[in-house]
Amino acid sequence: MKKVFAMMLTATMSLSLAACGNSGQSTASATSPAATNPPAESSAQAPTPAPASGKSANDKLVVGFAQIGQESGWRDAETNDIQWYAARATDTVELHFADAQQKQENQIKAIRSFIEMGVDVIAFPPVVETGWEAVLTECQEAGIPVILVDRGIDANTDDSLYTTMIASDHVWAGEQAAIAMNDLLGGSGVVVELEGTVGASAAVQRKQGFDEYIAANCSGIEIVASQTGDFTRAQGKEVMESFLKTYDKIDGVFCHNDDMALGAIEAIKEAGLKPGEDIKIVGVDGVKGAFEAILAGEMNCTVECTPILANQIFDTAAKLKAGESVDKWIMSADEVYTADRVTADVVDGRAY
Ligand code: GZL
Repeated sequence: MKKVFAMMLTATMSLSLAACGNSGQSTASATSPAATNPPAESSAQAPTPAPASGKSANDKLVVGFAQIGQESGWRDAETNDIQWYAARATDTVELHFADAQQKQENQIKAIRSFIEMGVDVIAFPPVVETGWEAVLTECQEAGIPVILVDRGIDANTDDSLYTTMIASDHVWAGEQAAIAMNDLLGGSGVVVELEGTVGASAAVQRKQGFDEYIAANCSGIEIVASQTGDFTRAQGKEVMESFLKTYDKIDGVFCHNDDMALGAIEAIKEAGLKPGEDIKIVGVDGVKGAFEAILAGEMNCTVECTPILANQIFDTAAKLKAGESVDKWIMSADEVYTADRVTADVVDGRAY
């Protein structure tokens, strides 16, 4: 199993970086200039073998990042930003990067390997909210601070087991999506919901924000179905196809991420309907494909959730290594983009 896992650790890249992020803020900027030109080919130095065990052979800031995988364009943008940041900076930070291929057990194994390496800080997006107590306790016992990135863990888990979370407010995103959907439908209509990965905080909280807002404020809107598309375009399309076969009337679809919205657009077109007109479409993430769909009139709104977090991650890690305290939640400053705000210039200017 160990051998198999070694293959899973697709890129333990020991990259030299300068910790040159902007000052740690309790509200990070929505996009970071550092990510403006992600490399087609990383210009990183050839990865050097990770040190066998214990602290790296230098006083660099050594960060272990256990990425979820490559399920969405958003996730790829986050990975690109972290690796692009790494590729740009040499000499003060060493990045160990693992791709867990959507499996919690691989994230846990990667975190344990980072503990064994003796990294200074561990950062990771928990693929689901639960099941982290044991490995986070091991991090704590090893004296290695943990940064949760873009997703959180269950509120019942002892929150002293992680130092900070760098993420958007997913409940707010769900609420903003509900406000947009209500406006688009003129206060009444039938809505279906494409949920993200089962048990992921981003899905749980976006659903909470959307459903609770609709229930409390939009008596004319009925959510007739809600099913996971696992944050992927392919599954978003499949679930939307099944909704279209099941329900004669669908006026709107709320998608927990833009990739599923793009899949839903395909399904709606193949059913002979006009996405953005016959069925209103609201997504979350703010990926470029969503902006292009909005500009084309095939989608109506995306609620931004920036994946451009590398500056905050490495800046926070540097502070933690220096023994400084940081806020428990470093929240991204995101915006809502409806069609009236989306011009060709806005699309061209998107960082991801
Ligand atoms: C949000 C992040 C989610 C994105 C999806 O912070 O966890 O995971 O919204 C991605 O696109 O799969």
